[in-house]
Amino acid sequence: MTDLLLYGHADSGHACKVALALSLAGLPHETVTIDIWAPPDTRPPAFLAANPAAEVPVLMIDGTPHVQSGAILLELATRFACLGGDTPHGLRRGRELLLWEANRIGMCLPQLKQARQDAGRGYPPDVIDWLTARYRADCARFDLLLGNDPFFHGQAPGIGDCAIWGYAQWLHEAGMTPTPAMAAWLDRMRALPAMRAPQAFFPPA
Ligand SMILES: N[C@@H](CCC(=O)N[C@@H](CS)C(=O)NCC(=O)O)C(=O)O
Repeated sequence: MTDLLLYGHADSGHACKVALALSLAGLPHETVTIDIWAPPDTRPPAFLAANPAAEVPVLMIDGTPHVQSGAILLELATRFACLGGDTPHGLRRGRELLLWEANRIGMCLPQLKQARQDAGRGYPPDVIDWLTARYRADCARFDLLLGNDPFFHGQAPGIGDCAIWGYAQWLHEAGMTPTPAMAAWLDRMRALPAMRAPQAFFPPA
């Protein structure tokens, strides 16, 4: 059996993407919470050895470190033929969704969430306006990509849903309003038996 160990933190949407994928795919694994708010050089040596960049998520697969959430999701989908990785169409769909998320909605929601948490410090109003305008454009694309299916991969969630969930789960915390289609998808995602709160995926160390 493959040995899986996930390093992450409850505040990391990137780590939540991978934790959700492992949970949805029913892949047994261990989890280690890394304090991403502590200075990087205070993090556990085994973690720093696995990823000298000191970022989460890191997924150890049989002792080999895998970094970058999107790359990890693709590794899981192909290696275990799950979450879209079981068909060429599902894999192509997953790749397209992952790249859209990383370039678009995953490049405004984390910053908008952080800006609110920091009460706007370090974020000039023009920057917030720009990120908000990007989010509005992303809403339209979200609805287009989802179409009339319950999930981005059709009748069941796949790696694309995991990626988009990473930060869309915190729309409210980012001060953004979902479209009706987004709100319905968020409800469906929250209702998945494999879904967990971030703190349940990554309990405090
Ligand atoms: N592009 C990376 C982003 C990873 C990332 O930004 N991780 C953040 C948490 S969301 C982190 O570990 N920050 C702590 C640090 O850099 O010290 C991915 O998709 O995995």
